[in-house]
Amino acid sequence: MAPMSTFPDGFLWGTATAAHQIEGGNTNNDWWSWEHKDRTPCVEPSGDACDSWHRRPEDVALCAEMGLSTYRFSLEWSRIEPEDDEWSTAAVDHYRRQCEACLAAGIQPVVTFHHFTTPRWLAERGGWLEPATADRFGDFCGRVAAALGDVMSRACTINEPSAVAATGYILGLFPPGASDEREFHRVNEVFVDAHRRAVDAIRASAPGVPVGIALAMTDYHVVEGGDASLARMRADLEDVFLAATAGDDFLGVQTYSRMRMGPHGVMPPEDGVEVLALGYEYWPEALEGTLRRAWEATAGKLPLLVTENGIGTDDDEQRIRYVRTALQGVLACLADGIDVLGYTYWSLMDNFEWALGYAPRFGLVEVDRSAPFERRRKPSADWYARVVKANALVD
Ligand code: GCO
Repeated sequence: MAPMSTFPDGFLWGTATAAHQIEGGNTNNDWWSWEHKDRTPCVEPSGDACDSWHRRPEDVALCAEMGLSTYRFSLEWSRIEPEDDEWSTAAVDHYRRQCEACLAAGIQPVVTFHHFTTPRWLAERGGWLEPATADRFGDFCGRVAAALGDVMSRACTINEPSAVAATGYILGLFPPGASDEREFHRVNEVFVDAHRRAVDAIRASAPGVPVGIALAMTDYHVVEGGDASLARMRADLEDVFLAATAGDDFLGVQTYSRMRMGPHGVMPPEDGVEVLALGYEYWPEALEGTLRRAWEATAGKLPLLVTENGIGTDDDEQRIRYVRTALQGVLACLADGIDVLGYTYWSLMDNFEWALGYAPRFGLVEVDRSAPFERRRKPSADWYARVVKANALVD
C-alpha cells in the first residue's frame, strides 16, 4: 500500500517560539545576566531579539497567513513577577491579549509556562536547585492560569527540563554554568516536583485546558557495547520525566536529531553524515524514533503532540527536505495507531538561539533585527502553508 500522505482530520498544525528568544528587552531573568557575564559561552546578548513584545499582531498574522491551527509561545515569568510576590497585571494582560489575538485569528494558543528563563530574584536564591522553587512555580502557574484559563487552548508546564538541568548544571553552557552531577540530579528532581505542582495548579485554575510537559527527546542509536551508557542517558534525560507524566493530558515531544551511544558514552557524528550548526547530525528520521519510544514508554496512555521539531540552517530547501522526512515519520507512526495530535515546527521566526546567539536560523520567517524588525516569509513558510492547507504532504 502506498505510504499515507494525508493526516487525520483535525490534526494540529503549528509553530512555536519562546519569550526570551523573540520578545527583546527581557532584562530581569537569569539569561540576561548570563549573557552579560564575563567568560560564558554566550556569543552575543539577546538584546532586542525580534521585538516581539511590541509586535504581537504581526507574529499572530504570520501564523494566520500560514493557516496554522496552533501557535505555541511562552510566558516570561520575570515580566509577570518582576520581584518576589510583586505581580504585574499589565504583563499578564499582555499575554491574555496574545491569546485573544490567536483565538480571533482561528488559532489555538498553546502556552508554555517556563521556557528556560527564570526570574533573577529566584535564580539568586538558588533557582532550580532549591526544592522551594517547585512550590513557587506551582503558585505562579495557578495564578496565571486563573487569568488565562478562558483564552488558553493548551498548556505546556515546562519546556525541556532535562535540557535546563544538563546544560546548566553539567555542561556549563546555560546559567548558572555549573558542572556537578549531584546538582544535576537534584535539579531534575525539583523540576519533576514543579511539573506535578504545575499540572495540579493549572487544572484547578483552568479546568478543561489540556496540560502536559514539553520533553526533549533524542533518537538514541546504540553502537556495539553502548547499552549501559544508553540506559544511563535515557534514565537521566528522559525517563525521569516520562515517569512524571502519569495522569497528564498529553505529552509534548521535542526532537531534532539522533545520538549514537557507544561503550564510552556519546559518540561523535558518524562519518559521512552532515553535521548542522548546533553540532548534531542532520537526521530528520529522529522524530519517528522518539514518537515511537514516547508511545511505548507511556504505554499508549498519553496522546502525543510534537511541540518542537525543526532545523537550524541557512539552506531553506534543506529545511523543507528535513520537515518532509520528519512528517513522513509522523505518518508512519499514525499508520501504526500512535495517537499523534499534531506537529509544531520550531520556529516561527529566526530568533535568539541561546548561547549560540542569532547565527542558527530555525525560522520559517526571517527577521531584519533592526527597526522596524521586518518579518519576511521564506519559501519554507509557503511550502508549510500548502502542507497545512492540504493536511497532507504535498509536492
Ligand atoms: C530547545 C528549545 C528551543 C531551541 C530549539 C532549537 O529545545 O532547545 O526549546 O528554545 O531554540 O530547540 O535548538
